[in-house]
Amino acid sequence: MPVSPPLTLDAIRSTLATQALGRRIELFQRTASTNRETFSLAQSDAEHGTVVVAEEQTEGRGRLARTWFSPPAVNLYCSILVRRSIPSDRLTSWLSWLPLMTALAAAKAVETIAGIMVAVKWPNDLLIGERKVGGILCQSGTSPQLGSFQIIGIGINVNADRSKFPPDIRDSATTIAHETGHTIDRTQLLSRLLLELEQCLDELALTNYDRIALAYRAKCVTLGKIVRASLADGTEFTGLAQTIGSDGSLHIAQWPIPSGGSPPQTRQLYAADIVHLRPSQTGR
Ligand code: BT5
Repeated sequence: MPVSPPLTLDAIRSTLATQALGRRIELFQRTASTNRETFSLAQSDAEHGTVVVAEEQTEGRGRLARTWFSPPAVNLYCSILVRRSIPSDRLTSWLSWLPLMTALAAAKAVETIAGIMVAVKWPNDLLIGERKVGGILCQSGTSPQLGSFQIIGIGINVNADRSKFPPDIRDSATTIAHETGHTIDRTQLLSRLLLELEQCLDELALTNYDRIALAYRAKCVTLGKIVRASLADGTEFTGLAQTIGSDGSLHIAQWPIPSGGSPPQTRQLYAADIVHLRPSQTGR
């Protein structure tokens, strides 16, 4: 497969069609983590829409301080600084929708540029088939002059060679190039991603979440599946994923249904690790 051309500021700027996202772009050949870099910029009052991109991350992070495998010159690792004044009565739901909406925007960008279907696993994994092709890490903070901010970090496996992934994720991860059979232009993908994200952010700020919730439910392959949810307190819950609430939570009903006629317990999850169970694991 042809090599992936390097990212350059000129190329990114010449394809970018956004208003605010990417007005300032910092491009690193190598950094510990684009989220960490964006955090420092935010704390020195960098403006809304600042984007940090790296060709390689040496300490790329997932949720709960897990590692994000970030080999050089083949994938996308980027973080976006978001400063939005959201009324306090909407803040909690806005924060819940932010990563979900980002997953939608990223899925749409990959579908447009690579011509392949991408699904979303609640809350914010991007899947091709059942394999993970991208992930999202949102973080919040406060800076001295400009106040609170959010950072949206996005990692997408674009042109990496899947066979070179570390053994622990080789089976569960994939790349766009592996799935499509061709090299993807990362500059086009980044520009499209920022455009989709900007449109979703604008919508999220102005309206209620109905349209985004509808679009998310349509893309979310977790719904209708029997899942095992691992919660932050170390407990696990197996159930049928029924719907996504208007606050972005995942509603699951206990599975198997308890014998003896008592109704299944239901849970509303706001954060969890979800495994989609195979039919052979569910007794269905
Ligand atoms: C995520 O966490 O999926 C969020 C990943 C966010 C990465 C971006 S890159 C730019 C920005 N800067 C950062 O430092 N981070 C963000 P989580 O749901 O916790 O999934 C992490 C798990 O995914 C790991 O424990 C591995 O099992 C798996 N994993 C690690 N690297 C992967 C990769 N490149 N592709 C697919 N799966 C991976």
